[in-house]
Amino acid sequence: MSTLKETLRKKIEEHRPRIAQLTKEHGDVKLGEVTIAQAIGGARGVKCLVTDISYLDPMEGIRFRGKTIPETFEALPKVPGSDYPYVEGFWYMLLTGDVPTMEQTLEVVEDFKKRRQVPEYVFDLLRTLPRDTHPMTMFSAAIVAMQRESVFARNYAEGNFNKMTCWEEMYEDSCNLLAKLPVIAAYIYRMKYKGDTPIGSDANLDFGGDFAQMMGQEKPYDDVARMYFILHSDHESGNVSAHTTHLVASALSDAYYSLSAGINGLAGPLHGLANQEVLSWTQHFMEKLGGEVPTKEKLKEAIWDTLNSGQVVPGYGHAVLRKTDPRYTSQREFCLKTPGLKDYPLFKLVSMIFEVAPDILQEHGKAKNPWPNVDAQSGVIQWYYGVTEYDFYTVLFGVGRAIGVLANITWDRALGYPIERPKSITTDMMEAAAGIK
Ligand code: HAX
Repeated sequence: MSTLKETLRKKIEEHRPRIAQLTKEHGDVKLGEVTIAQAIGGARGVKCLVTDISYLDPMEGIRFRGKTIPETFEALPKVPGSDYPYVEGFWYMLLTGDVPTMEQTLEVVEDFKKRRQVPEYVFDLLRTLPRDTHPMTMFSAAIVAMQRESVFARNYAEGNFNKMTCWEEMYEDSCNLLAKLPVIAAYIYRMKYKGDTPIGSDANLDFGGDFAQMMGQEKPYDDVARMYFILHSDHESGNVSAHTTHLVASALSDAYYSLSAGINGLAGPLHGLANQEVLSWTQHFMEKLGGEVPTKEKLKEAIWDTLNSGQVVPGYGHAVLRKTDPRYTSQREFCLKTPGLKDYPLFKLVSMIFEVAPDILQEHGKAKNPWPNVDAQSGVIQWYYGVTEYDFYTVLFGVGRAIGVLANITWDRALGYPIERPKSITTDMMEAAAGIK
């Protein structure tokens, strides 16, 4: 039995009585009220989901298991010769809330290596899809195609479902799935964009290092991958990809069905796809302005053109955050400390947008948050390292997001959270409640 699984078991057993006590003894305590605006407006701010994996403060940004992004990077064991931590150690931390030692981290690294092998039929499936299929469709299809591997589904079908122990099967499915995602993502990339030249996995490398190697990238892209996957992992549980994964899992669907559904939500332009949109929008600007970094005046004009034509400024605004996303700041700091990137024209333009867009969005007066989110900064780093096929960017986001949502659904099973079923009402009922009918 691995240290991670045993530690997780202990944490689950300690946590269960807390949820039981809250439900049984304090179940009537109100956490808030729901207004008509919230019912119509996508349940914004309605406190009706529970997760301990991460928490998003509107002003401070994300904390993973109580740690800010800089604290997370600082605390976790680093890959020798690298500035960023092992993704596997981060997985340990998200699941247990504990910072693993190097030894505990390396145990997960070795465990994941054993789970990496992707069934051949997944590659066959990917090869049958038309090459112009969006890579998110390929990614989601590959995940759901592996559903036949689910330990949970097999156990359930054999009549062995046990509410107290079914988290273990979710844990096994989640580890099996997560370990394979870098292989699948890199395969899609090399098949679709690099003349069908997939590169095999290297058994000596960790999650981030192996992904970089399979992408055909040199150092420091391994650190870019580790940073990127950790930053994109979790943003509490109300965002579309996390909520969808949780919702589907609440029907006792297994990790494969649930993650594939969450990935489909991530593919929306208001969510994960925004990072592809930011880059095409920024590139388009540069092209329109003759390939040069524009003056601030020209840039202001172009941003107003975007708004006046009824489009959103991609990479700006957020449903919860009300300040600059610390995930944006973290990637900006990476650019500022990386020779070459700091003076890269595209980064200069992204920095200039940061200087002018918040004031314009404030003057425009619609967006509740005029500050940049994670997606405003991520594409430029990929572009700099030669990953210029921007419709692939959301797949990178998806590999990262899987870490958070799979940790969440493992805990959902452990705490026995029931099938999700909010109540809907009719327009007539709302009008009656408002006293206008
Ligand atoms: N540019 C222009 N208008 C914007 C805007 C932006 N960046 N952000 C919000 N608005 C507008 C909205 O369209 C809305 O207009 P209407 O009243 O006409 O419908 C109004 O401002 C109020 O919206 P809001 O309450 O501030 O924002 P929401 O919670 O409804 O939506 C979004 C949050 C992130 C979807 C939104 O800010 C947006 O569309 N941003 C651009 C796309 C983007 O960057 N998405 C990625 C978000 C991060 C993420 O999830 N990554 O995965």
